[in-house]
Amino acid sequence: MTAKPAPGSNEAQAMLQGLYAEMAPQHLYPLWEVLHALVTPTPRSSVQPHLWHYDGARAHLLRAGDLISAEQAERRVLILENPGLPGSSAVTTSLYAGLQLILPGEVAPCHRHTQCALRFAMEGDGAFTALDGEKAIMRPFDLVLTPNWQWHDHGNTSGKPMIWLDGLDIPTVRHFAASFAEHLPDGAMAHHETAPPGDTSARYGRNLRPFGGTAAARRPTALPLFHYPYAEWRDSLAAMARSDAPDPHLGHALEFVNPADGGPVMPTIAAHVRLLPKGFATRPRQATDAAVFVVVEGSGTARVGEQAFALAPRDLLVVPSWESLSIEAESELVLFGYSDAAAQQKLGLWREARL
Ligand code: 1HN
Repeated sequence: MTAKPAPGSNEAQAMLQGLYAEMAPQHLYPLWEVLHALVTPTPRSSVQPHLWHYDGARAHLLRAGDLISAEQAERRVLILENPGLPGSSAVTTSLYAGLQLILPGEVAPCHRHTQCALRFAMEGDGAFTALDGEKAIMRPFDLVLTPNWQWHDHGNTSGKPMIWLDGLDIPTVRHFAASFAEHLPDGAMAHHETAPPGDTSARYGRNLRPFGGTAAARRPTALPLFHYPYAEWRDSLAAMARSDAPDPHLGHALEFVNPADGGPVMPTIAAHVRLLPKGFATRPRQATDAAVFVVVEGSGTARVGEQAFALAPRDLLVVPSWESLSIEAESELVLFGYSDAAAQQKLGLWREARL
């Protein structure tokens, strides 16, 4: 054996490079070369802040509507892909976002998968998502859930195109390599009707639940409610805004909850709405959950790190993890947002900093 070079000497460096070259074919690598990039003192993300104007995206989606049917496409959706995550179909490292179009008379065939989905209606009136055979008739800015492994098909018996935002945990499920999916066994396009529209909301949406009997089994007990109408959440936000001062970092904010446990709407995805009174500006806030926002009403400016984005109705904004976000409302501003905070809180990862 030759004498050992002094650690840190040029000779040792050269020998280390030789060692790396010999190890690489064995799939062995030195942690000390990458440790600082793996364990960062604060979050680093390749996710970039980005704003999609609704009208531009909508025009492309309607063109796709002329060229491919919902049935051919299975789901006719334009993916909102983060510019910092090319080729990933992801809007953040853990979440997916897309705009889906269902034209009058169309059906998007019934399937189920281990990914959780939410729908936030952007335009149209009266198309539906059926969940395990119960329709949620959608109006603009309604929130509809499709929790993991529940059958769902979409249809449009209204006279107008319907467009909604799909939010899914696709990158999270991909991370765990836990994707399963299937169609109805008999090739049927739509699930048979199991309950009339509104049945679940009547049973679980009013601080009630079935008492005894067998009806309780109709909806999955862990996640019974799946329709949160705009008319209801908007009214609650308005009531809050009438009686409280806005939170300095959020404005008036309400989270959508799962009535079974009071927690976020789905195991991986949390959703909320906020109202900023006209002229109100939030203080900057950072959070580890990158979030996707939809402008529901009003106009203003979102500052994300160094960048400023003008907000107009139906625009879609993605804010990366730990970028400071502050929002100024030019007119009364109402936003919907979803993120992976539900998953991060379970994993003990979630943090915020109020600046
Ligand atoms: C899905 O099932 C829907 O059911 C929408 O509408 C978008 C994106 C990826 C995987 C499954 C839907 C989806 C999706």
